[in-house]
Amino acid sequence: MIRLTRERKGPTMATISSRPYAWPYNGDLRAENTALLVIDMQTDFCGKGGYVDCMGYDIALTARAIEPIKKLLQAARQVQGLTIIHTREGHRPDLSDLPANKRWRSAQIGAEIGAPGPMGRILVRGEKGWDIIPELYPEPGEIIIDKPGKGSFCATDLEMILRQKGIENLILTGITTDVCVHTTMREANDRGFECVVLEDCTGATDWGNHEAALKMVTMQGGVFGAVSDSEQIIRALAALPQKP
Ligand code: C5J
Repeated sequence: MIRLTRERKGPTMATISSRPYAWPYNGDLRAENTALLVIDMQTDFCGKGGYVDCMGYDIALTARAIEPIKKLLQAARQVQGLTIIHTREGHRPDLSDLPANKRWRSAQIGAEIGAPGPMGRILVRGEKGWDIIPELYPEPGEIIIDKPGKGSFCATDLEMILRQKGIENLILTGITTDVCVHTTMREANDRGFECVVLEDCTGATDWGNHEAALKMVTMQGGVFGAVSDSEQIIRALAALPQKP
């Protein structure tokens, strides 16, 4: 449910139905101060022959986010002035930005980062498995952040871009809920951004971890922000000025 109320002297207040509080906290939901973040929707994390598949996890758990994000992107692309940002986790072909312990751990589970896999070298920039899946591929004008780690703020220019654009609200989607989405949400929250994560637009390599990650957000009055779903955000986006 979207709540729109006009305060006596203040601006129009807009919040969505979310838990544990109606997001955003101050009701200041506008296209100009809001960005949609689509995190790591790469073949390596949700496609056949990618990193997650090679590790032996069930890719249906991460691929579940594809259709809801597709619908959400359709709605977001109609909104005048809304910022859309995609991220990709991956490493330089010479692996100079790959920490030795990250490489070692991936080798332990049989999917060594940098080694050849069915979709090219695992998690290496420029390889087939590393890129964003065709269904969700960024359109011209949308921002792509390439990151070597889990968090989208670490070793990237994401914060610089958000500050330049005057972004205050972040809508988080993508995979995986408990790793890259959670790390990004924590980083953003500590930087003062007002975050909401959409439960149907996320997925993890383990269902219990997905649920636990979402529950963590809602503790302490919303310790990292709020949890909602794509239906709520799509309704709120439809109430914002649309492109001609
Ligand atoms: C992981 C991610 N799980 N995108 N990356 O290694 O969550």
